[in-house]
Amino acid sequence: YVKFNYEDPLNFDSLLTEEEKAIRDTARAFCQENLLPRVLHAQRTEEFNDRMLPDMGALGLLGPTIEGYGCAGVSSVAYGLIAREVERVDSGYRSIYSVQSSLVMGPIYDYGTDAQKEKYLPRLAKGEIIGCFGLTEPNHGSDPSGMETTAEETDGGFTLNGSKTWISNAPVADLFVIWARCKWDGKVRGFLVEKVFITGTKGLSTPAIKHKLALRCSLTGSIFMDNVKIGHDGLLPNGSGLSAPFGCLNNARFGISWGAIGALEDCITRAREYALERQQFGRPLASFQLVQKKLVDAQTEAVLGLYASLQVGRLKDAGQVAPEMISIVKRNNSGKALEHARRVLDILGGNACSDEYHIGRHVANLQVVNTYEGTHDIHTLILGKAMTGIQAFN
Ligand code: TGC
Ligand code: FAD
Repeated sequence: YVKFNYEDPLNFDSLLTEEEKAIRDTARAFCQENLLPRVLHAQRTEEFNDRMLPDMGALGLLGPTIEGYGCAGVSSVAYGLIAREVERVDSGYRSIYSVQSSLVMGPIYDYGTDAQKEKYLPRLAKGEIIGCFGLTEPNHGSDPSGMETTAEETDGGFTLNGSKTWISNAPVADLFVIWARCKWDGKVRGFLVEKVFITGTKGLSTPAIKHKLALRCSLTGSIFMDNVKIGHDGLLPNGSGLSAPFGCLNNARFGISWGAIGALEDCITRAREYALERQQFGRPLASFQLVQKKLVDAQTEAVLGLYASLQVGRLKDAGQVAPEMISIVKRNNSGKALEHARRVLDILGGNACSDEYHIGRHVANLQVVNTYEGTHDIHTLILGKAMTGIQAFN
C-alpha cells in the first residue's frame, strides 16, 4: 500500500501531464501571491483588480486553449486547472477570468472573421483590453429564446437596441459581445461593440450594479443600448441561432465545474486547520466525530467532482463531448460545492460571521456560481430532457 494523502486522496496528479502540472503550479503561485493578499480589500470595497488580467496575460493564462494569436494552445484540462486555482481565492476573480477567456475570446475565435481575430485576440490574451458577454436581459434569464435586444441593418453597418443585465465585467469592459435578435431573419447573432472611453460610445451605457451580497471582487453591470451604431465588421458572421451563445457557454460552464471545486477545497483546508486549532470541551474540534464527518463528506465530493471534470475535459479535447456531460459537471460541482462549503462553515462557529475566515465569502459566492450559466434546476431539466426525451421547460 501507499501512504494516503488526504490532500490528493485519489492521486489525481497522476492523471495530469507534466505540462498541465506546470500550468497548475504557475496559476497557483500567481493566485496565492497576487490575488489572495488583495481579496479582503476587494470584498469590502468592490474595487476592481485592474492588474489581474494583464498579469495573467503575461503568464500566458488567458484564453489558454486557443491556438495562435498569442494564446498558449493547451488542453481543456489545463484551462480547468487554472479556473480551479483562481476560484480557490475567489469566484469573482474566476468570473473575470472565465468571461475574458471563454465568453469573449471564445466566440471571436469560433465565430469571428480572420480580421476580427487578428484585431482583438492578441490584445485580449495580453489583458490589454477587457471583454464582457451580454446574453441575459431583464426579462429573459433562464430563457434567452425570448430575447428582446435587436439588431437592424442600417447604412454602413448595424444598429443595436435593448438592454442586458447582470453582466460580469460590463462596467469596465472595452469590448462587448452582445447577443441580439436580427430583424432581417429573426435569428440571434453575436455583435462586437467597442467602448470608446474618452468620448463614450453613443447610445451605450454600462452602469455597475452596486452593493452585491456576493461576487464582490468582480464588477457586474447592466448594458443599455439606445441606437448604438457599429460597422459591418462588428458582426460575428460564423454563428447564428441560440446554439452560438450556448456553444460559448459550454466552455465557460466546463471551467466553472473546476472552479467551484477550487472554492470548496479552500473551504475544506481552512475548516480543517481551524478544527485542529480550536479547542472546546478540552479537545480540538477536529476530534469530534460530527466535525470529522463534515470534512470527510466535503473532501469526498470535491475529489469525485474533480474526476468527473477531468473526464469531461479529456473527452472535450478528443472531440467526444456532449453538452449534457458539461451540464452534469456544472450542476453537480457547483451544487455540491455550495452544499458542503455551507456545511463546513458551521465548524467556524461564531467566526463564520467574520470575513477574515474566508469560508463565508465562498459560500455567498457559490450561491451565484450555482445560479449563473444555467441554474442548478435548469441543468436538471436539460438532463431530464436528455433522459426522458420530454422537454419540461414550459
Ligand atoms: P433549445 O431549443 O433547447 O436549443 C436552441 C438551440 O441551441 C442548441 N443548444 C446548444 N448548442 C450547443 N450547446 C448547448 N449547450 C446547447 N443547448 C442548446 C439546440 O441544439 C438548438 O439548436 P438549433 O440549431 O436546433 O436551433 O433551447 P431552449 O430555448 O428550449 O432553451 C433551453 C435551455 C433552458 C436549456 C437554455 O435556454 C439554457 O441553457 N438556459 C440557461 C441560460 C444561461 O445559461 N444563461 C447564461 C448567461 S451567461 C452567464 O451567466 C455568464 S456568468 C459568467 C461568469 O461571470 O463567470
Ligand atoms: P430566472 O430565469 O428568473 O430564474 C429564477 C428561478 O426560477 C431560478 O431558480 C430558476 O432555476 C427557476 N426557473 C426558471 N425557469 C424554470 C423552469 N422552466 N422550470 C423550473 N424552474 C425554473 N449573464 C450574462 O449574460 N452574462 C454575464 O456575464 C453574467 N454574469 C452574471 C454575474 C452575476 C453576479 C449574476 C448574479 C448573474 C450573471 N448573469 C450573467 C446572469 C445569469 O446567467 C442569470 O442570472 C441566470 O441565467 C438566471 O437567470 P435569472 O436571474 O433571470 O433567473
